[in-house]
Amino acid sequence: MRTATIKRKTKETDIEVSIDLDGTGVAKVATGIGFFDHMLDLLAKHSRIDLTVKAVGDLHIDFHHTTEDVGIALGQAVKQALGNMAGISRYASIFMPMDETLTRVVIDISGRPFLVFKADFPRDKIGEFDTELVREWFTAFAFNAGVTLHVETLYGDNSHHIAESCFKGLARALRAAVAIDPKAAGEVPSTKGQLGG
Ligand SMILES: [Mn+2]
Repeated sequence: MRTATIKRKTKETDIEVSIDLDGTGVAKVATGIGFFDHMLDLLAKHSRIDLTVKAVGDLHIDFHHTTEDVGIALGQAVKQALGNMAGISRYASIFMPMDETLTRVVIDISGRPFLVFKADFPRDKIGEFDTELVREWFTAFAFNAGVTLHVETLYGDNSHHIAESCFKGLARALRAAVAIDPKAAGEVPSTKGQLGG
């Protein structure tokens, strides 16, 4: 079973994340931030990873801590659920369109955290959500999942579309990269014999 539950509590947030990498995309998400829930819903749907997120954070300050800490917990959950990564496809690259926007997402489930994030948002906010938090979420996710992640919006005008293409692109990239490669079942996809170092 490639599942994990992470509980993370600080003075700023109280978060529980559960995932099943071999699910069907069922999402039960409640962060208190409408737009962020929308992004996590579609992340589950398009990755086919079952995802439960319960987050209670200091939203009276702003959405930064809650957004970042959900990224940390979800990244840790993915890493834990992958275990020794035996049999996974490891790499994936996706072009994700959303109307006028096109975003490229490339992932290597390497055990070596790295993020390249190139997306410019025309607006500072989507609803009440600060667009700069999209990058914060991706940073927290990539570094805690232990993945190399390159996200670039090649073009786009609408901030909602740009954010959504980043999350949907990650979803489809994750779906392909965590999938078990039937030709390499049980093998760790590295000439080193291990991932993560
Ligand atoms: Mn939308």
